[in-house]
Formats: sequence, C-alpha cells, structure tokens
Amino acid sequence: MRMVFRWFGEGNDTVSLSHIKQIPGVEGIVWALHDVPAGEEWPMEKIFEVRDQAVKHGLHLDVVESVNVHEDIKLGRPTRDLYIQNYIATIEKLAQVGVKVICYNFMPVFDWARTELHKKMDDGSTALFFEKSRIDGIDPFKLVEEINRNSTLTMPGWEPERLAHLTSLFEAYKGVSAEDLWEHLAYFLKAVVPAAERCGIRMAIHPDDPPWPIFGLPRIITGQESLRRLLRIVDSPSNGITLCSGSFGANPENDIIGMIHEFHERIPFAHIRNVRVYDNGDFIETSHRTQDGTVDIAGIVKAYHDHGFSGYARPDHGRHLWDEECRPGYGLYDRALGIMYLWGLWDALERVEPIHGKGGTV
Ligand code: CS2
Ligand code: MN
Repeated sequence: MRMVFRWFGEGNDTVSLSHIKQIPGVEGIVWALHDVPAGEEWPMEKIFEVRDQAVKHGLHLDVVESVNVHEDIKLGRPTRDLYIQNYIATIEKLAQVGVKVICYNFMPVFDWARTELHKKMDDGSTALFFEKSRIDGIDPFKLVEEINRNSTLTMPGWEPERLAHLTSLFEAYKGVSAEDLWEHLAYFLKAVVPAAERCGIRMAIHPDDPPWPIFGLPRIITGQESLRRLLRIVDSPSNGITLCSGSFGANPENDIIGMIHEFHERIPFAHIRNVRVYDNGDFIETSHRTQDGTVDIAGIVKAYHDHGFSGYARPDHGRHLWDEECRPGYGLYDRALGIMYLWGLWDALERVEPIHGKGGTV
C-alpha cells in the first residue's frame, strides 16, 4: 500500500506540502490543475510547476485526481471528439512527468453531493452530511425556482451564480438515460484507454457519490455489477477503478470487501474512509475508525492486505476538527489521523503475515 494525500495546489489549499510531508508514510500527492476547465488540454508549464513544488518536498506526483470529463462527452454530443482529443493530449503530457494513475468520474453535472457541509457532531466536530429525504424526488427545475425566489436558500453546488448554467445542463440531460450514459462512457473509454496504455498510465474511475441517481440525473457507477460492466468495456489494466469505500459505503447493500476480492487486479487506487448510514438513508462522514461508522474499514484493509495490494491509497474526506478552517472534507487533522489508523491496521497485519513473498497484484 503506497500512501498518498490529496493536495489542491498552492494558494488553493489550507494544507501545505510541508505539512503533508510530516504525515508518516506519505510518499506523494494526489493533484490536479484545478483552474483548468474540464475539456481543456493541461498546459505543460503548469504541470512542471506542480512537479517542481512536489519534488522540492520529496513527494511524488504519480496520482492525478481528477482529469475531469467534459459534459459534452457524458452527453454524447458531436463536440465530444474534440474534448476527447484534448483528454488524450493531457494523458500524454502527464506521462512526461511520470504520472501512473488518473482518477476521473462520470457523474452528470455534480461531483459528490451533500445537503450540509458542516453538520455538528456530538463531540463538537463537524462533517459532511447527506439528508436523503431532502434530495429524494426533488425536481431540479423547481429547486432552481425556489432558490431564485428565496435568496437565503441554497445547497452545496447550487450557488446562485451557477443556477443558469445548471438549468441548461438539466435541460440537456432530459433525454439521457442510464443506458445512454453507459454508451457515452464506452465511447470515451474506447478512445482513451489505448492512449493511457501506450503511456503506461492506468485510468481509474471514481464511483458516484452517493451511489444512486439524484435530481433526475442518471448515475451508473453505483455497485459491484456496474464495476463488472465497466471492466468489460475495455479489458485492459489501463481501464481500472478508484475504489472509494465511503462513496460505495453510503449504500449499505454494497459489499466493498467482496469488490476488493473480485476486482483487486483492476484497482490501482484506493480511497479509504468511513460513513455512518442511518436507518432512514441519511449518512454522515465519520472518523476512519471502523467502530465510528457502518463501513468495515478494518475488513477492507485486511482484504487489500490479503491480496498483497501495492497500489496507491489515500484517506478520503475527514471531519473538521480542533477549529480547523479548511476546504469541506479536506482538512489536515482528520485525514492525518485516518492515515495513522490505516497504517496501524496494515502494520498489525504485516506482523501476522507479511506480504513480502506473497507477491503483489497491482
Ligand atoms: C471526492 C470526489 O470522494 C472523493 O474523493 O472528493 O470529489 C472525487 O475526487 C472525484 O469524484 C473523483 O473524480
Ligand atoms: Mn473518494
């Protein structure tokens, strides 16, 4: 297991590279050019800039999260070919600085969705929260109207300045079914995976979060069956998975340990975090510790260890602790605690049965 840590870039993150360097066992950053809009080719000078910053701190940049996929690709519009060309050009450039894994997702319009970014927990910390009944059955057009009428009403991702853009995207997705989205994903992968292969890069799709359709938009990377289907589209190590335990874990029916056993050879990148799912379907992001949530983190780490996992892993969203002001879910403290928990589990497993000699699978 090679531990890495997400970093949003100089001036764009409250956590510095020197802080990251002090977390035990972290060898690299998980990075992206967050100011380059989806669909554009990444400029080489900016890539070199991040490379130089990372190298100065003795950190590598093997893992990129994410090279975002332009909506026209997800919508299957004719302009997608141009955006796919740009995507391939970016892959080729990233190979020049030694990138090994590119994480991406195929969620229409939104990345992860939550109803509250700072839900207060009993111990005084705050965390990202999803209230299911607030989202279920929402007609997105009605919500836009409501937000327009009532200026204090808002939801993460629904900021007033985005509303016009959101409305036109919702219009565009009206006729797009889950099957259409699968087709558009296949078209994208068939074009991009051979290029990634040539470059020695592994593409790794991030699951949908939460893993079910919201706001009437299709979502397709939701569980074990969808991962099977994804891997069949292009049978290559360069068509892989970012196995995010927190995203899949929001649906208690997902058997994450089973996914690791089935797909371990196609998981170059693991996101490991916990969530607590309530009976009514709400969920909150907890500490990484197994007992604190409903995801069996200890069992997950053991499953990776059983397979001699030598891919990259990072803690995922954390709570906001000790009055830290940070990007929602991306503070230093809870993610650093998470890493120490993951290492604790890992090292204990190593004591019992060292991987060395078993042979890794990734
Ligand atoms: C999230 C996502 O769970 C996560 O890691 O923070 O934003 C994730 O980075 C993207 O969906 C990956 O493309
Ligand atoms: Mn994740």
